[in-house]
Amino acid sequence: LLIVILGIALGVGLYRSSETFKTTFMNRCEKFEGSDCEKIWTAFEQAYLGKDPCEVPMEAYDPLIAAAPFEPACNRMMFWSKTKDVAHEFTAKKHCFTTLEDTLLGSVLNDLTWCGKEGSGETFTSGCPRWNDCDNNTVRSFWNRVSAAFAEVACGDTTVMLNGSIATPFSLYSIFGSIEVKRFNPEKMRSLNVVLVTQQERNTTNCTNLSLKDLQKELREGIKYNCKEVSESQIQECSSNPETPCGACW
Ligand code: C8R
Repeated sequence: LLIVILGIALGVGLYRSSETFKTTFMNRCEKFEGSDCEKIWTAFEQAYLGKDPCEVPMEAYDPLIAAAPFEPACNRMMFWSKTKDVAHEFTAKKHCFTTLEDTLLGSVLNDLTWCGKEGSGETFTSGCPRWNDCDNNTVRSFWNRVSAAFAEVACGDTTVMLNGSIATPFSLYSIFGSIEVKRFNPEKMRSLNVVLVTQQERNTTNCTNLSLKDLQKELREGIKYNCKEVSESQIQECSSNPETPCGACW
């Protein structure tokens, strides 16, 4: 009897967690007016349902991108690498910049974990592979695919926040280095402006850092490059002051 009860409890638990997942997805999606969230959900699910969660290539999300295409926000797009918190804290307060998490697909799936299972039609939120467990895992392929799509439409003057407190602010193994930079299109993009976020107290890297030379090499001909060291406290001060125009932040 105990086994039966535990079995039912587990079943109900799993069912509830996949229900909550869809609810979270739909609630976040509906904040974006005029989007057909049921259609987007269906396109999302088909990428991984019934599949081994380590065998979901990024192309599996092509129909999702087609269902919710990225609209370019020229001169306002912001990329980041190893600066997630400071970048989002900034864009949450200053609307002159948009990160991927400020777009529909990025915000709907931010901080969520999901996967399917062979022979099952359900979405699971636990027991999924972690980021480095396998290359083609459900969540990693999603971020690779949406990052590629976001970078492809980047236009005008764009910004990237990089972490000036680490030895290699630009890494060829990050999503920014391996996916986004490679897709920047010089016919659309005028410049990439690095904001190297430094910590005042510590000895930190500066714009002469060798890894930033790699970044310049990676950029296709025709995209201008700039770099500026800006302290984290300056960024926070600027974002918490509604009067300061974005152009005066660095
Ligand atoms: N991007 C990548 N990863 C993202 C992400 C996003 O928008 N949003 C979230 N939540 N994540 P990192 P990176 C998660 O190493 O590899 C885009 C992923 O689960 O600091 O260079 C975005 O447009 C992943 O584990 O950065 C940005 O420009 C980490 O955050 C780059 O790619 C990635 O953390 C950042 O990717």
